[in-house]
Amino acid sequence: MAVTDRFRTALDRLEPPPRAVDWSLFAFVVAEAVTGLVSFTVGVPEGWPLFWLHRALGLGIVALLGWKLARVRRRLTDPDLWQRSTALSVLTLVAALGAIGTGVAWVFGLDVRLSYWTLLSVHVGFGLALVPLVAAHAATRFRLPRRVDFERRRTAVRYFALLAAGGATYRLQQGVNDALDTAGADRRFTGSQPREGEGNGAFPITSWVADDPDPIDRDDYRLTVEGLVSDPVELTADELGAGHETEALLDCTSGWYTVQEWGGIRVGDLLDGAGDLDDDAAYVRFTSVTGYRWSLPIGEAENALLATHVGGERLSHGHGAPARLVAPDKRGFQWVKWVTRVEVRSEYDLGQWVVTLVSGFD
Ligand SMILES: Nc1nc2c(c(=O)[nH]1)N[C@H]1C(S)=C(S)[C@@H](COP(=O)(O)O)O[C@H]1N2
Ligand SMILES: [Mo]
Repeated sequence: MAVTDRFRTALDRLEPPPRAVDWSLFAFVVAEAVTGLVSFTVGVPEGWPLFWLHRALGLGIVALLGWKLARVRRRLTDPDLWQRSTALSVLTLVAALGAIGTGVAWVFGLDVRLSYWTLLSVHVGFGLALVPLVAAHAATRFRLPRRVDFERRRTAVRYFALLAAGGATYRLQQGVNDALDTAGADRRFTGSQPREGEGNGAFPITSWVADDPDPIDRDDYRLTVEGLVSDPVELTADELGAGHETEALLDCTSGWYTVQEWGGIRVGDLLDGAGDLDDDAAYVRFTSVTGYRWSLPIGEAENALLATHVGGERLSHGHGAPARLVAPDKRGFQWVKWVTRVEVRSEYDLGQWVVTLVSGFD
């Protein structure tokens, strides 16, 4: 048998019953949205399985979509079979192909940039659009999953094989990328690509959604350190001098990373200057002049840096002057820029998840 025939036969063996294909597509898309979004919060290498799961599920969707299209092809190509719901089906297909296409192109290192939008941002857009579309599409042709569709002994094996094949394909791709030395070769476990060089000019200015404050006048700037401390203080920009230096890696969820030498004041030292901590102290919250904010558990916060310098240069406005948070092992969106308030708190700040999305909108 020719290799392609063998591959075909193997693929046929993996094909689940039609109704299982439909429900699996739905489940895989939801799982992709969850793994994709959660992966944005992972900054330490131990989190790698989540990224692999996302890739394997994505390739699983390619196979499932292939089976599905082979089955329903005529409903799309034959105008006599068009129904009202066909438009929704087509829209769902476009979003799915958009998410898959941008995902695969991203993996191969295609690097299209529209100001700070990268191919990865477009991938996220397609992916987020796909979830409600798939849900609505499933609702228009709703059929309960039957046990017989999933009951066969081979089902678990089949899904396992599907994901394993996805993982293997991704691994194979890494080899191809390395061999061809594409821009996809040199990436972190998060998928982010390097931005080389030192200082303000070496990496992009990125705001998560709409944050874009006016430059802060150094003479007017004050940083307050308050909350559960015995002696709250207010510091000027000059009082924040770059006494401490640390190398740290900034990994943005739009798909790039950079290693820089950051200079500033250790947050632990900053807190020492504000007297004693209350017994309830558990988190430190960093708030930007725009309202954007993030909290770190106090132990992590003490080792973080409030940076005034990068690569030996004073921070530029875009990168968060006069002071920005440098939080090693946290993703870029947690590195609050233009920090004006450091607060010791007893409670976790759930609101930060919403604020980072909406701050900057008037
Ligand atoms: N106040 C504020 N801080 C912010 C952001 C923002 O939008 N507002 N964006 C975050 C994101 S998404 C990243 S990746 C880093 C980027 O830092 P840079 O612009 O210095 O590259 O800043 C973070 N800090
Ligand atoms: Mo980011």
